[in-house]
Amino acid sequence: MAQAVGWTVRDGVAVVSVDNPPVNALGHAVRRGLVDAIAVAEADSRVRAVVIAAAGRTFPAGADIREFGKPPEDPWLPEVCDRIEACSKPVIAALHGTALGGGFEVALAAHYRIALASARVGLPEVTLGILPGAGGTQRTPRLIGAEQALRLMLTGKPIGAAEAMAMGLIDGVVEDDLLEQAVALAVMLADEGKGPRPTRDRRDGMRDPVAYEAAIKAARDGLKAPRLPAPGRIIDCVEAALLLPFDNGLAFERAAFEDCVTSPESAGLRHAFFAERRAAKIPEAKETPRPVGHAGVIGGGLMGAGIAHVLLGAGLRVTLIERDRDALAGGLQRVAVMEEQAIARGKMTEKERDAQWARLFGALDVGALAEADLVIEAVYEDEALKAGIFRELDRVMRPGAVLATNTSYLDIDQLARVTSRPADVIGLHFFSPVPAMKLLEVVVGAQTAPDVVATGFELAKQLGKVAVRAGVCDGFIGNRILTAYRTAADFLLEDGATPYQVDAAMRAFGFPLGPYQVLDMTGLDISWARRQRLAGTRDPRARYVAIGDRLCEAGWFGRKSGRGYYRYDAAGSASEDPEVLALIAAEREAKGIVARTIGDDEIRDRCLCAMVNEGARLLGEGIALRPSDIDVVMLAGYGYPRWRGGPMQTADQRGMLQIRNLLADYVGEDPIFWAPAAIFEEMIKYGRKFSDMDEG
Ligand code: 3H9
Repeated sequence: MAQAVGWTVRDGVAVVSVDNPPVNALGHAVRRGLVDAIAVAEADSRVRAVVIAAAGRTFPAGADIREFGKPPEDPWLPEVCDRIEACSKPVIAALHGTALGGGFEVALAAHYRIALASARVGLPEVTLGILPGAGGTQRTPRLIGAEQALRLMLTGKPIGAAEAMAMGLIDGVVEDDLLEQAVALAVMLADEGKGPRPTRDRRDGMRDPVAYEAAIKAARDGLKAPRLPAPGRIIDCVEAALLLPFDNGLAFERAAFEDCVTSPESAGLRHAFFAERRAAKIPEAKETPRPVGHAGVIGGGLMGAGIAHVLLGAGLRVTLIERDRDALAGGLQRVAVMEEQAIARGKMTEKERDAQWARLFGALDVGALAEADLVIEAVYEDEALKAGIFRELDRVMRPGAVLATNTSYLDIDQLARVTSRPADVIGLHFFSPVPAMKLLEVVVGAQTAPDVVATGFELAKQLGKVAVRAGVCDGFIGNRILTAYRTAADFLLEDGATPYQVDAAMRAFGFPLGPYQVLDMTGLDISWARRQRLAGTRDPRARYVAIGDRLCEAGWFGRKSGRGYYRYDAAGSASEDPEVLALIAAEREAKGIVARTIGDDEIRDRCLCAMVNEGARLLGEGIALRPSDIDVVMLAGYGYPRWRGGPMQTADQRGMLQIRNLLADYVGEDPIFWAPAAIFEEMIKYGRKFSDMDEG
């Protein structure tokens, strides 16, 4: 028997224990071990019942996702589940930790299920673009009906043991001694002569076929992401569970699973899953983070208040600093509004709000931060202002405190240099709205100490954010790529596209909003100010599109001023603006450009190539550690469609040669912007993809 599955017999009960750290994923060795264990239990006359449990922190959390896309190795998980269910002796699954996906399907194939009260169970396959493919779509509705089964499978959200028991998914919940209690249950079943109770034969959830079909119809009508194959296929499978004999239902599920697992959407979602976890693998990962109990936030604007709000949510003491009483009151008010919103969304109770409020302090002087462990400066993007603040912080903060800036673009090394402790200075770049956005760019300066980097990553974990390590440059990872994306879009405007066409093409690609909708939302004046700041450093040979500047000169700053690339009515609805089109036409004319017809595919190709090329440059410059980190930034912070996996993953799917050739086609228009990054040639020569660099 393979080592990944342990085997002991006590009181006539075979205890089969999965042992495959870290999450007991059901890889080949575990599947083989389970099948062997069931065969031995069948053959061993001492054994009257079987308990399937797991060592370590969790019952299996699913199939081994790393095996998807590789040639399948027998036995497959559906076969393992069938063998468990067909065992002639009662099989009890003992669940702890997170029994998810294939792990929960193993439990569903057992005849009884008991769980620790702290256990969570679920079928999250949809989040990976697939469906429960080891009988989950057939067994779950047999136990709990279509409505609940679809809720589990379409949201992918795990539920607690008590809820699962109330639903009829599991048979018992225990507070402790899970294994002892599972063995006791097995002994009792054997003593009472109770045989197996195969889920395939149960119809508890199918007693009302009319309600069952109504739930199927409601789910089909409510499909939210029709472009992803998995949700629709899950509904089909749950319907098949009602209409087809069990084995035919399993075959139906198998075919649907195969379609989904081989889809590019699933490849993108699986890439995103591993990319997010890989991002935490940084050179500083082994360092001990500095303890952070009291944090200061400087600036009570939308960003500062948002940062204070999430720090409070993570249990920290927070001191918010503003320059005068009115500004401070405004900042505290913003935090209060965010807390009310969290209560309204059911994310926080009033009691928790009160406890958080008791940990929030306001002050007008950075002296209040003398004992703080960390400070995050979140004032207006002005270098001199920030430098002044860092000088002050250097004067008042205790030795060993972390000095962080939330700057989006500015040079962290320069800020570090104004202090006497550059090793303690770091960038913690949050995204707006802070409570909702998952991304935190941890920007590492030339002299930032390794344990300060580890502190940034630990803080991100406490805040429930995905941290990505970035080096110092203008815009770090995300804003560098965003700038390239917008530049490509601006070229398209000047060459003949409209902002509305570009936005529609990028929405069709999967972005929730097009680039000009986002600009209107965030305010055109922000990027205008940045362009003015950088005007002196711009390469005179580079193509410069001044359409955005012209809009700002006209006082059209976007949604907040009622006009931007779109025109907004009193209710905030956007419409296309002929005056903007006239302004673009005038810009073209001034430059002697004759508008050409540009198709949506070309818009998408150019925007993608610009993002990928900038990503490749970031890798070449060492700003990003690996391609998948760039993907995480774009997925978690910039609305890149998750099912595409990120721009570098999209480039891998398109093929390196194709991307390089497109860049080569464009390069004549602007040899600076479109010049293919150096690493393309080498990658093409050695037949490498970006994903080959992820693990290296
Ligand atoms: C499925 O089951 C299909 C079947 O229906 C049908 C088959 C035919 N496989 O997240 P963490 C790794 S699909 C391989 O940091 P946490 C993860 O990469 C599956 N590896 O820990 C990481 O590796 P590393 C359905 C996996 O405590 C390490 O484990 N199941 C898998 O924050 C620790 O992970 C799911 O979708 C896996 N299935 O969270 C559940 N899972 O250390 C996916 C994890 O090298 N997993 N790893 O970076 C999770 O949601 C979380 O990992 C879990 C633990 C909640 C379990």
